[in-house]
Amino acid sequence: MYNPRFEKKAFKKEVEHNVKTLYRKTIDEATPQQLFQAVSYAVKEVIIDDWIATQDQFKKDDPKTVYYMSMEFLMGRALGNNLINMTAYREVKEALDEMGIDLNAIEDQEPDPALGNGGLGRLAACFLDSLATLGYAAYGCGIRYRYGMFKQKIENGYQVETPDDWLKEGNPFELRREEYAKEVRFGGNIRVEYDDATNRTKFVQENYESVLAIPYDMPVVGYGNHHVNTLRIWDAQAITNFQLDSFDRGDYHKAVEQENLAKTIVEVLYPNDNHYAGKELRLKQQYFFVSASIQAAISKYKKSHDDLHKLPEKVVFQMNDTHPTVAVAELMRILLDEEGLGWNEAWDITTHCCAYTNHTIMAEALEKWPIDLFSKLLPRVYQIIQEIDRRFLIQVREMYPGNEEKVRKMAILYNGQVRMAHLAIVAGFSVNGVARLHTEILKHQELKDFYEMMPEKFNNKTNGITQRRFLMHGNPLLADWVTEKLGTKNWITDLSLMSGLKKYADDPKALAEFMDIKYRNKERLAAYILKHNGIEVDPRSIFDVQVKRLHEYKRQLLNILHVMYLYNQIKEHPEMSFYPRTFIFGAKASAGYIRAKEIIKLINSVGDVVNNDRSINGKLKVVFIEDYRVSNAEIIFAAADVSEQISTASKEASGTGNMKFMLNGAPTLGTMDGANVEIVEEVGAENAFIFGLSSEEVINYENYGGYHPQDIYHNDQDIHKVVDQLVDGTYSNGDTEMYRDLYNSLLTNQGGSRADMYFILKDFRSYAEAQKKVEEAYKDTEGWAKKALLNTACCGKFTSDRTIQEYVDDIWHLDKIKVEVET
Ligand code: 26M
Repeated sequence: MYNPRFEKKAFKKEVEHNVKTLYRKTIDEATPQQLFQAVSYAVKEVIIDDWIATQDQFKKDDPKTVYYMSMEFLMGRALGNNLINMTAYREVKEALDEMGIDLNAIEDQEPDPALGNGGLGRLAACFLDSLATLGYAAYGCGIRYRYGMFKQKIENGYQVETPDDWLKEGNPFELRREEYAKEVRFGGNIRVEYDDATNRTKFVQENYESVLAIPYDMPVVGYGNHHVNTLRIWDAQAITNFQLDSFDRGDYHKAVEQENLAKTIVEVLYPNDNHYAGKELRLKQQYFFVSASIQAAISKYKKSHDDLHKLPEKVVFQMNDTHPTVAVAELMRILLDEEGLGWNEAWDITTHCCAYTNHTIMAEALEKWPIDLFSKLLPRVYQIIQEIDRRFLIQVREMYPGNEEKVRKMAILYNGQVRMAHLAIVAGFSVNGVARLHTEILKHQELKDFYEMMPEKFNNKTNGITQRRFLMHGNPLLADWVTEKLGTKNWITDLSLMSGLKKYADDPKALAEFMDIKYRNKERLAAYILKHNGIEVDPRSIFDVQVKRLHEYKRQLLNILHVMYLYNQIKEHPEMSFYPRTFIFGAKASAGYIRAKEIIKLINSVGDVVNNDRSINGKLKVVFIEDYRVSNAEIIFAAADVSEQISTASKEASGTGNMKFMLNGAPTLGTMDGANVEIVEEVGAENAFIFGLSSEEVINYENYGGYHPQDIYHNDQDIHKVVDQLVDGTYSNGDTEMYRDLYNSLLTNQGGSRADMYFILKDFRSYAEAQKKVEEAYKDTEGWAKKALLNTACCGKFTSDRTIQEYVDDIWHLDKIKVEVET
């Protein structure tokens, strides 16, 4: 696809021009960062035309629009991705080459915007990519955090967090849109008034504090279709700039407070993943972006429509987990208090506009706000939630007369808390899980009562990922090979075509090519590791990779205990045949999650011992990649041989990393959890390595008080030895206390939590056996190549394009747009 707007000569001129006007420099004088800025502005120039054309098309077609409401958008770098989606990557690379500039080096100058924690935030980013590519009208609505996810340093084996100052050099792709600012109010009290003129009760918020929400728009470029959607993230600014006269009027205190509120609200992303902490500032963040986004959506709707009753025909709000669930009450508030609708009309509109996605069944992740905190911060919103709850409980009592147990279990307000998931389910018209197994567990366990009362709301939307970033951009060698073998580039927007690769599964030449590409990607990762860790790894060894947030349920501890076991085996049986392995980890631990940090330290300590033990001849290496994030993920997935997806069954809602590995030709070593189940279904059990308890077995043990890890510890000598090594100083220079907590967590019940809650020892043997099978399978070079290739060939289902089309068909009912531009 030739794009004349990136015609080399003109593009070069534009970059030169930008360097000159931005920095008063020539290309040769400019720093790499300056070149990055200059190139980005040249790309933005082209994007803007399509962006305008798309918005014009929206005005003409008046399509239904989805507002994807999310506290997190983990976008990754924009430059390379935008070039790919504008189908201009190659041309621009060549143009820059001719100027003596290396595009890859320029791309590395871009900060990796980390406005998200992990899976949920990255999913939102993949969804935006697919929405634009499929030609749907969509806004991502979120927060412009001043500091994103912290940067992780490993010092002496420990995680150290430093702030992510991602805006330091300016963000070339964003547009500040001051003219669309909205006021957001917090606190104060509600005065109830009777308005004789309208015969209505009015609710007036007084003595509140407020901030101004200023939107920043970022373009979201669709692939090869000139469609550019908008990610709108909100910054906060004080409403009254600090003025002397307010001091005189005695409002000095308030003026300062509002300045502080504005500054703190968007200061930083909470780095928790799958864990609720109940911090007031977090609730402020939620209401801040939700209120601004809903106000903006309503103003936009009203510009071209006069009947709010028809809002659901044009607008749908998708709530990414419960984090933006105050949206339902805020929409009610606007319809009731500002638009003057009655309760029933407002409720009818709201419940046809809002839909909810659940991303977790971990109890500790459920949001339950203390009522006193909530009602003080959001007094009017709280009143509305009380009324929603009151009316809902009348329904529950009608349906289950005399069953007060049901009422307690289902209430929105209970035990001094606001249960956000219940609010989302009651007010949403759709409730979806993110993988088939996850949705089934929601329906039959976690949300059973709601499913029984309103089964029609529940549906599954198995997650997906974008092949544009995770194959085209991250793995260009494989991308080109796929295009050559399929004889078409159409897989870029239709991943089901990948099944056309199956016919190469027994073609030795194709298999060799496939593995050669894998090898070159392993060399690229090895170079990255050498540069960043100073560790030499052999690209001929098996690259066994676990990269994801650090969480006990994801069981990085199982992985590293198994490495310790292998090391013992090699030491005890030096003659034993052992295929060289490189175990690669990458994981951030939430700053306050002590045990997670211990596990990071353990991984690094095991690495120190194993990597420096000359006697094992480099058979085993352990690498902890610092600061795992979207940009290095792209390099890691491309180079992986084995994809570790080893969560305790039933705990991982879906997983999306699993899909990125599969796309890049790495078989899954995993439990029957989340989307692994569907991956195995697509690729066949013979092309994966499955082990461990099933979700039913786990749930069953949990219902009967757990199991007895001590039995395993006492009966299995290998496990016994490994567990003891946590406290015998082997990996801690003789310190017997460093890993005592991990040791205890495996063996003894501890106030409230059971010994080995995540069934690590229970699954250990079966994991070790699966690992043994991996080794055997890898030794058979062609057999392995076939498995790897079939993973790539069978990944079609796991594109976010498919996921988004399902959301559109079943939940959103959006209209497709065709953007016409003259080129
Ligand atoms: C909550 C309270 C305070 C601060 C932060 C949070 C919070 C932030 C992120 C809670 C949960 C968060 O994310 C959960 C998450 O990422 N879930 C993952 O979602 C993916 C996409 O659906 C799934 O693939 C993963 O299985 C699931 O763990």
